[in-house]
Parts: sequence; structure tokens; C-alpha cells
Amino acid sequence: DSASGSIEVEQKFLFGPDAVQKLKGLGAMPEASVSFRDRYYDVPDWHLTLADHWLRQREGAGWELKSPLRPLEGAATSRGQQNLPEPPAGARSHEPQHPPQPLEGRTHLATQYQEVTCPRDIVARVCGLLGVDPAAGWQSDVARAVEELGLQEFASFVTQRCKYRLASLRLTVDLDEMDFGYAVGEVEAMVLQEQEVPEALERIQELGIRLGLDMKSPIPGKMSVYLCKFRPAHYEALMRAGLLRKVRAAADEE
Ligand code: V4E
Repeated sequence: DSASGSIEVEQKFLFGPDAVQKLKGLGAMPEASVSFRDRYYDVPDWHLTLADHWLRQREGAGWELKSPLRPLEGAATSRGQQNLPEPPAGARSHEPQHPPQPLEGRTHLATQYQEVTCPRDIVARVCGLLGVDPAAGWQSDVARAVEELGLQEFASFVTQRCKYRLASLRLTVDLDEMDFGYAVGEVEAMVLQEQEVPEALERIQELGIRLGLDMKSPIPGKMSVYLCKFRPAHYEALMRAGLLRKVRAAADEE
């Protein structure tokens, strides 16, 4: 199961107008800038995102599920495994039974998620979380599964991305600007096995030092800012579960 996707180790940072200059100074190679729309889906009671699972369809790339590397401690991850009867629509529990480890309390600010892209694995995981058996007709068809499971789009936005590769540190840096008025940088390492994560975290810290980045302040991701602006109830629920970084009031006014 853990072999069904690569592991993304990533840390966000705020970048200024000199970011490109600094990256080039370290020998980072720019790739063509790209622009894509992401659409995120969840059930109306946010069961997937409250379990820290992020299902999206990215223009030009297809379906992708980001799952936490380790199951959240104590979080209600699968209705099926808990032998819960399927509650009537609209009457599901809105919160994990025990809060997961809050983002702020983690040793590193870098996040680690498994990226699942195999359609069959995506459907299997989503069904597992919702306690539903996938039917033969759609067990490897994510779009059909989304329909059958009653998932709804809760976020849709366009990102303009400038990507840089640092071959020496085996890292990539994305400078992202979203159409809802937020910009955030991401230093990213992709690894295949969990044992490689600590070393990836070190490479990320190393680049942060070389770029003179503030690696100690938690930076809200694009989703935190998006939900805070457009889906405040969903944002609050995720904040209460400790799954999103708080967006400062100043970021709202930009
Ligand atoms: C994992 C996650 C979400 C899904 C989107 O992840 P993110 O890294 O923000 O997006 P993106 O588009 O840069 O992905 P890529 O192109 O690199 O594949 S939305 C929220 N999370 C969890 C999360 C969090 N709560 N806080 C922080 C700082 N990061 C991720």
C-alpha cells in the first residue's frame, strides 16, 4: 500500500522579488513557467480533508490524492474499519474523534505526504475512508467514483508556477502565484521510501540557509488562504482539527 506513490517532502516559504536572482546564483535551472487549474473534491461533511486527504484534479496532470505519510494519530480515518454504520447523508460526524497532531506541534515545518496517482489506488483509498465498497464499474475511474460517492468541488483556482531545479541538492523550488491573490514558494524533495525522509529534510534546510530564507516561521499554504477567503466554515473545521495553518488577518486584505 505504501508503495502506491512517491513521498513528497515539502516546505513553504514566502519569496520576495530577489528570489529568482538568488536561485540562479545557486545554479538553479529554470523550467518553462506553467499555469494550471486545480479542482479539489470532498464529501459535504469534509470527511476526506478532516482526515488530511486531498483529492484533486489538476489540469494537464489528472487525478491525484495526497495522503498523510503516517495515518493521523487517533484520527477517524476509515468508517469501515471502525464498523460504523453508514450514517444518513448530512448526519455524519464532522470531526475526527481524537484530534490529530497539530501542524504547529511538528518537529519540522516541512510536510510529508504520499502522492497517489494510480486511479485504482485513489478510488480504493477514498472508498476506504468513506467506508464504501468500490463497484466494479468505477473502481479505476476516479471521475465516476467522484459522482457515485457524492463528492463535490470545494476549491478551484489557477496557479502560475515557475519551477527551478537544483541538481546538486536534488531539490525543486516552485514559485507559485494563485489567481486569488496569494504567492508562496515551495522547496520540494521527492523520495521513494520513508527512510529517505530525514535526509530530504536536511537538504531542504540546507537550501533554506543558502537562500537566506526564514525556515522557522510557519507559512500558510495556498489551501489555507483559499478556504479562509472563500470557505470559512470548512477553514474553521480544519483549523479546529489542527490541519491548516492559521492565515493572518493581513493576508485577507491583500
Ligand atoms: C497537502 C495539502 C493540500 C493539498 C495541496 O498541497 P500543496 O502542497 O499546498 O499544493 P501544491 O499545489 O503546491 O502541490 P504540488 O504541485 O507540489 O503537488 S491542501 C492542505 N494540505 C495540507 C498542508 C497543510 N495543512 N499545511 C501546509 C503548510 N502544507 C500542506
